[in-house]
Amino acid sequence: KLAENSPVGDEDLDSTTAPLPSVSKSNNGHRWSDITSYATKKKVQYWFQLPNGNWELGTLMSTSGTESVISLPAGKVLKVNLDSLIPANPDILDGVDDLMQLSYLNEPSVLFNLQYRYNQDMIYTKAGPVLVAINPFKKVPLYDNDYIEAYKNKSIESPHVYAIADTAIREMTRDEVNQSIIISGESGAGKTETAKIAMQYLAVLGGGSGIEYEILKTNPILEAFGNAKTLRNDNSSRFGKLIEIHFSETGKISGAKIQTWANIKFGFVLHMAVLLEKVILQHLVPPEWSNVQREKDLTIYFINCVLVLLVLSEAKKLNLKDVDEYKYLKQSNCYSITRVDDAEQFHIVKEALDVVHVSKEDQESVFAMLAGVLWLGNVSFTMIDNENHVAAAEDESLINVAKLIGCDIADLSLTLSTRKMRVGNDHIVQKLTLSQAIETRDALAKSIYACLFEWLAEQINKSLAVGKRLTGRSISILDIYGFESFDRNSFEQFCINYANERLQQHFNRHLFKLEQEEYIQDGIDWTKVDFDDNQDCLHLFEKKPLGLLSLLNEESTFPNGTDYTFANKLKQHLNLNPCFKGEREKAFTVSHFAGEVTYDTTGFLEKNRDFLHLDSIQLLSSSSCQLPQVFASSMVNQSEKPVVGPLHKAGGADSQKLSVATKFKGQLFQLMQRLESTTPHFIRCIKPNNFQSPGSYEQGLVLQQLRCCGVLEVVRISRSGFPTRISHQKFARRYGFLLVENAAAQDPLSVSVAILHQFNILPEMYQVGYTKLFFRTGQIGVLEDTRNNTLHGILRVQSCFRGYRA
Ligand code: AD9
Ligand code: MG
Repeated sequence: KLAENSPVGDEDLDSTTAPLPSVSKSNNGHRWSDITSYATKKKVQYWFQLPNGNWELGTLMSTSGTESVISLPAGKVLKVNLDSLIPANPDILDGVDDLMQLSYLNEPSVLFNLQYRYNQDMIYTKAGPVLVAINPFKKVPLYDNDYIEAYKNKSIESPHVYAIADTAIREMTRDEVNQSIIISGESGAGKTETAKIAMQYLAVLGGGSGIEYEILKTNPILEAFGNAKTLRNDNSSRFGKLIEIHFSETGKISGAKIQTWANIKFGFVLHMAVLLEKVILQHLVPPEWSNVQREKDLTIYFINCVLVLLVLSEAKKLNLKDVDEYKYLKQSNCYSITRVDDAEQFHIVKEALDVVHVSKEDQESVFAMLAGVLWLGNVSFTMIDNENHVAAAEDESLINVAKLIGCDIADLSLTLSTRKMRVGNDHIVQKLTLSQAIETRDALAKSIYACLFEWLAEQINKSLAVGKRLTGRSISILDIYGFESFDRNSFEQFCINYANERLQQHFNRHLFKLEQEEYIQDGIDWTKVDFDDNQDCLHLFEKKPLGLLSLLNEESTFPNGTDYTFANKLKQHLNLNPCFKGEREKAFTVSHFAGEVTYDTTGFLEKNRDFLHLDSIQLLSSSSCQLPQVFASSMVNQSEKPVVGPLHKAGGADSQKLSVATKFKGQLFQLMQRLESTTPHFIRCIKPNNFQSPGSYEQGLVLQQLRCCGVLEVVRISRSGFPTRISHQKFARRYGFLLVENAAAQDPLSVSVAILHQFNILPEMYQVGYTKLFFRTGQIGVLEDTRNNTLHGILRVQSCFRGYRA
């Protein structure tokens, strides 16, 4: 890496044999005078940040006071302030497979190391205990059976998802503890692909019963129903997923269970449709148009094209027309995805439904129900009086919906255009205005879609668990939406970021707190490392009664509550909280672990109430739908709390069901509980550019993600400690025979200490705890080499001896 145009002779600049003085912190912690005098003598290299934010390697030519002269590639020589230079690592460390091995662990060095590997299709790198995966956006030759075999036999050590899955299997068997693989990252970073790669490895190693085939087939089904094309990702998951794969005592897969979280993002799909329709119908003024347009661009088109194809293939039976006849689809302008062979995918999905035992009749009912959703979007309304009240137009759309979802056409019509209310002891029927009717229609469509998805997940679970007791050990894989921060952030980001805040705490706790506790428990001198605990931010969300979630729920139940009154309440009660900042108009800012996010409260209350009116619930429960219990979950969800008191509050939400935020929080707590009982393994997926294009690596974008997921912090903390631990018993057993003096009579701790002394291990490279030895990175390798050499020597002597006797 030495500059090729360096003006002095390079012969004596052997940075590989003269490594830099090791400093574990960024340049703030360096003694500059030492380093720079060393550097100018040796002409070593520094990172220099260009005005565009990218880092470039330069050679330090000379220094004087705080000024230095640096030569950049292409012969450019610059005079810069010394403080703006950050030391670079020696060439020998280029592309190391664990960031912990870097001598200088600063941001540009980490970025460069990842980029160096990425350019050679080495997309995986360890950051201490965490695996960093950078999306290649192209096929990379890392996944064939030879690789699986190699990781299984431990004949390969490069970081890989397979290595993580392998460790999980081994630790599950060895420690008899359930394991989890927690995959996070931004949209399009590669979480779902990574989860599938891990599943593939587990399926091969634990295969044999045939159930593994079924497990793999759940992916195309859930993706067809739960993914959609967005600007960020052609195949974006609109649901979170936890798959728990169970193993028998013999290490074979015995079954699996899938849990999905769809409510947040599915809501979004149809919310867009609603927004756009409102715009068209109500002739909003242009600025609002552009807002809507922006939200659309940033987020979501409609459901998966493969799914649309599936439904359309049944067109003849289901009275369907061409794709562009449906309003819900028309808004997407996306009927095919360029990179996916839709037709092939379509067959894969149909076959997969067979594999997980969804009968042909049920499959037909599913398609009918989906077709019903598409037709529902086309139901239009006509004005019936001067007060803007409407009735559903009795055209082919309405007739088809009734037929497809199996309900009475008159009931459907009434449900879409009126609302039954109870005021005091009287029942009244209120006619709906155009916007209320549209809201009711779209809420119904959304609900049917979500019920179908849940029903499918349930069928899959029945199939994966049929006749099997899921009592053995398990490995869970979590693929969940990562932290999101856009120009405009709404309720969906609010929920998603809250979930990520919880997951981050789990990550922190595991990596940092447990780590420290282990040192302290073993009596090791450990100057506590400060790390950012995000408890304050979680508190801001969860505190009762004056936290973000409680205040949101409270305001959602008030008939006169609006986004505006909600925002004001937040400012009134939370302004003193250091994690909170009230903004102009209806906005507020939260200081998340990954940075500040400003939320616009527009739509918060409506989305949190997520109302499906009682009339709609009754309509669905009257459905003659052939899928048993498809709407059961909707019914349960809507009445989770026993309805007491008046069913309807005039003007307000009409059933006392749980709010979306409350359900979300409940599910999140359940998830955390499950994860807490497992040994976690973390994979952080990174997206190298925003264009889904191979080969392009944007430093700024990568850096921001590394910060968001705590990778830089992990490396720094792990390295400053003693990451290798081994009990005295184990250590004495493994290395005791190397001692010159007989160690048999001694206790394990004394044996350990004797071994360390005999091999002159430097005191700063280890610590002796009550029960364990703690080593700096790399030390144990030295001992292993000695052990192996000695063992080979003994074996040679023994074979000579046997030869002599023979
Ligand atoms: V989202 O939050 O669901 O929107 P993900 O799940 O993080 O997102 P996904 O796994 O769907 O992203 O990856 C996006 C695309 O990147 C995939 O469709 C692939 O085209 C591409 N990808 C990701 N990982 C790999 C890989 N290991 N090899 C090749 C990959 N391509
Ligand atoms: Mg995904």
